[in-house]
Amino acid sequence: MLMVVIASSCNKDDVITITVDNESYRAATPSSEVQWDRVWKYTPAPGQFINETKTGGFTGEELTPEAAAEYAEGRMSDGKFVSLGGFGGYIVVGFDHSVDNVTGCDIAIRGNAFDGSSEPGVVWVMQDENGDGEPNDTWYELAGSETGKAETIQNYSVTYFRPDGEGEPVKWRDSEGAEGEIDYLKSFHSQPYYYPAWIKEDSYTLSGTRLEARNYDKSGNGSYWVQPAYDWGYADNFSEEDCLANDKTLNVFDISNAMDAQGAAVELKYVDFVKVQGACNTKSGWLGENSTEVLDFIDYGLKLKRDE
Ligand SMILES: [Ca+2]
Ligand SMILES: [Ca+2]
Ligand SMILES: [Ca+2]
Ligand SMILES: [Ca+2]
Repeated sequence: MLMVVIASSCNKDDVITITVDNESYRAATPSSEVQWDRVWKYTPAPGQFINETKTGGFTGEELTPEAAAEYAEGRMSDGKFVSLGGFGGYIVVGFDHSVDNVTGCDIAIRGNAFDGSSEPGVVWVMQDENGDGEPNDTWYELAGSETGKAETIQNYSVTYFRPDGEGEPVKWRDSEGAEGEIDYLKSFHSQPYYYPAWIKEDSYTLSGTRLEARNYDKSGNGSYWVQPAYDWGYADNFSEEDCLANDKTLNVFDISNAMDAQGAAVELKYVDFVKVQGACNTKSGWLGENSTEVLDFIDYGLKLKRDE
């Protein structure tokens, strides 16, 4: 039986009745898997692990979006991380059933955060509203501790530009008018390009919610960078509130925190697709860009039920 740290992010007192309000609802059966069953899309921002054949685990054959999604499936099936690169990179997964919005938390996502290394990813959910089985419906952001703060920017975009040659940083420009680079860290990750090999365009834009960066150089000489945690509501975040006490790389999420683009609460009885998207646009010296990693997606309500 998994134990949950008291989590303000999970509305344990709310009793939500699951009602089937959509013909596409797929009730879990005894043979349903508690884990994700498919990666629909993997579109990272550029980053040190992208195209990387060592710790990044790419083969070099990931030359189409489909091959990239297969790469991500293989990695998570092997219990290995999938890096989302810099700001805005994302992964979309589905389940073999609809994930019910039960009382309390519904979804668990594994990252690789530890104390001093939080790289938050915003979580989005979608119902298969049109019933075609594909994630082409409406994304709803799950509110977190930074939602509504003045320093949090919704509808933030970053455009990344393919480098002119090998071994170069990736330049970017954001929707606030700022420019910068994803550093090329030759001594750690020497693949020729950090720009995803399967993106044919010479630039691409990723849009989402940006959290204010908290990383800083604690040493003052560049040797020791700290990436502090955020309170709750993000993947790959060493949270005091929503990490499981006995499994600290799992953050748990409540579908009841879903909101629309204007920030209004949305009541979803269930969801079919989950997206995690890198939420910081910052870098930490030799550690490189702040990049969310994910390793697993779990129907947490179903898991708890099975563990009873
Ligand atoms: Ca819930
Ligand atoms: Ca659909
Ligand atoms: Ca990272
Ligand atoms: Ca991480």
